Amino acid sequence: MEGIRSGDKRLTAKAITLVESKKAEHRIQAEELLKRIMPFTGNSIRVGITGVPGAGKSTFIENFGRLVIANGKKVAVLAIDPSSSINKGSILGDKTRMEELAKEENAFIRPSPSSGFLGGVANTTFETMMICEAAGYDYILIETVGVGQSEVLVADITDVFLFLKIIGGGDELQGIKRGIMEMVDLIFINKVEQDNLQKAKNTRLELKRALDFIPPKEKGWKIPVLLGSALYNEGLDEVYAKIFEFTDMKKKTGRFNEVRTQQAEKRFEYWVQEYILAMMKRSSSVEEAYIKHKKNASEMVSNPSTEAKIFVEKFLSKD
Ligand SMILES: Nc1nc2c(ncn2[C@@H]2O[C@H](COP(=O)(O)OP(=O)(O)O)[C@@H](O)[C@H]2O)c(=O)[nH]1
Ligand SMILES: [Mg+2]
Repeated sequence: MEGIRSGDKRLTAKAITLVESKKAEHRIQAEELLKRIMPFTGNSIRVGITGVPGAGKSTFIENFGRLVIANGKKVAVLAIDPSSSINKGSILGDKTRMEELAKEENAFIRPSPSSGFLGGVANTTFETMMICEAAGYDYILIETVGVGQSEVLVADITDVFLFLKIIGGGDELQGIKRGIMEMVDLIFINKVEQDNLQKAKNTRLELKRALDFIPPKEKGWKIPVLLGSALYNEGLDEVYAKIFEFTDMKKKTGRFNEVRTQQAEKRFEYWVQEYILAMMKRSSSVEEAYIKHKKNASEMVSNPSTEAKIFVEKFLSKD
């Protein structure tokens, strides 16, 4: 643990591998480690970054990360990559794009191609974040692959949710109508360079209009829509300032910790369900029944909710 606290990157990486492991004995060691580092966690600003593939998230993170370092802070970069369980590889694959950031003493980059279903992946990412916090990283940047449920899960473990938008990428696809707008705290229209400045301004206007119809996520916070270029390092300092402003406001109103408390409760509920199921399935008759009822549900013999209820009530007393 001292190694992690002193900022030793090799030991930090080793600790992350431990929490990512699915082996039972590793899990025990991981729990022990997390317990010990607990007092040293929670001191970072956790930033989630979303946007369609190609929006420039990795490019943004690379240059924004360097800006964070230039401000005297340490930055850790993590990635949720749920796709890896499907195609057995990481579609992230762009770690190389962060070459410059990776050279920095005060940066730590960890693509975490995790297998398993999404909920589990997000929980592992949270624990990875705890390790990074204990290692003294002030900013944790989490890149999502802009698909499916991953945004929700990243929003559930971060303090600030940043949406990278590109001009004319198809609003529907970019999440304007997918509920993303209800999760964001900050929007950055990326790839804004001389030739498309006017277009970008129009997009900003449209976005602001759309935002008027969305109930504010945080009272007193009007979602800023910033313009810039991740590649040419333009507008990133504004993002930095807005992140500070937003988290500072939330700290003053108490919302910062309130939201983190709610997030922790959600994770607790998740783990209760996980452990109950895991314990139940230790018995082979329960495991058999589980497979049987799951099959009934999957083959549409009956409603999944009904099957789940029958299964649970078979083994847990109703009173
Ligand atoms: N012109 C321009 N290209 C950019 C900008 N940001 C990213 N790109 C390019 O867009 C492509 C996708 O970027 P990447 O960071 O991998 O996107 P991600 O899939 O969202 O992580 C790469 O070729 C980048 O060089 C930008 O601000 N301006
Ligand atoms: Mg990327």
